[in-house]
Amino acid sequence: MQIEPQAFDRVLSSMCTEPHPVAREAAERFLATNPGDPGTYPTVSALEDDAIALLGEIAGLEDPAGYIASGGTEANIQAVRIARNRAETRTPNVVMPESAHFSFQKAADVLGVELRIVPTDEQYRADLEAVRASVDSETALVIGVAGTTEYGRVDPIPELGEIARSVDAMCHVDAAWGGFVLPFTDHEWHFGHAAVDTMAIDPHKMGQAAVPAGGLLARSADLLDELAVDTPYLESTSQATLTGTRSGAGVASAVAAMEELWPDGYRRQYVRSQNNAEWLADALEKRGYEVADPTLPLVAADVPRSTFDALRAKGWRISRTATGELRVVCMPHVTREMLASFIGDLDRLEVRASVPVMSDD
Ligand code: 0PR
Repeated sequence: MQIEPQAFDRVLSSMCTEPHPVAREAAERFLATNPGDPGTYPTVSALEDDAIALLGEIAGLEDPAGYIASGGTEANIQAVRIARNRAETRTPNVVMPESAHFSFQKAADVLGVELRIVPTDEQYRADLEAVRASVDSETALVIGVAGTTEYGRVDPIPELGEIARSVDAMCHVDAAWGGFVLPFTDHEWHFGHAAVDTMAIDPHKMGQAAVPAGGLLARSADLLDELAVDTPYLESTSQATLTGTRSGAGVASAVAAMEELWPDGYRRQYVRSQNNAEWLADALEKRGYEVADPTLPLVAADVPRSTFDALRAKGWRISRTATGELRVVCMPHVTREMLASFIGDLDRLEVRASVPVMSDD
């Protein structure tokens, strides 16, 4: 097999990135290990404890419980599962803003819980009044997003935590993408800021680890007990993960990336990505497009469909929000030169579009 994967030089749509060299090297070393069987693979299992300790440090949690999951989807499903299993009602509901990732739809479907989706405000953040109006005595979980997939926005997490507490529900924060940039901002998003019970925070997104390395964190170990099943023929007696055999490469690369980059490397990366996002937002605004302010390194702009299609035809990997805006995620592999070249292509397209059509007569 001689085929090479895609290059990253035109990828503006991904929430994954090129792994840091130390993460790539660690992933390769640990390819044939399975943290799902700690009795047989104790080294990678110990590394997973290190990964959770580091994630806890990033997310303001002194004595964290959790594990390295296949991604944000698994972490979100498991958080809903914990809340459902804790709930005393047989008909639990989960309340979340419409900006939440579609993995919660999967969670609701698999777990048989009612999903109550509430609107966002003009800042694309969860509308607190709508959340308050939606919770009731059967609410098992209130979800907030810290770094939304479409606009990079941060929900008012402390308020969401309070609303959850007011009805004896749990509070989950989806920081799958935002978790590795938020520590360098003023946002209140983590366990130390609010009554948060569980969190998704993915090393394989802004953490620069290899895929697959998602993170599930829980405020206390007893929350993970809600997920545990007996494992009679393994040396370990129970398993709380959703998948059985898991990627030791993901675990090792997450530890390698975090040891290398937390906190200074991630801080530098955040500053670089945020500056790039602001530069791009500015460049698009100057050209007359309507731009949603990049509160985190993600830019959404109202670019016409035809322009979007033409940019894709030029090889740019770009995506759109549900309402059709161009969406650019300033991941670590996205450089200023890439963005300048993207804007250059956009300008050439616009010039062509504005040339008047000459008639023959
Ligand atoms: N939570 C948030 C806030 C997310 O943005 C995502 C993924 C998830 C959870 C789910 O994470 P996993 O995909 O790890 O299960 N957001 C992107 C999306 O689905 C992921 C993505 C990654 C998209 C790479 C494109 C891509 O090339 O749109």
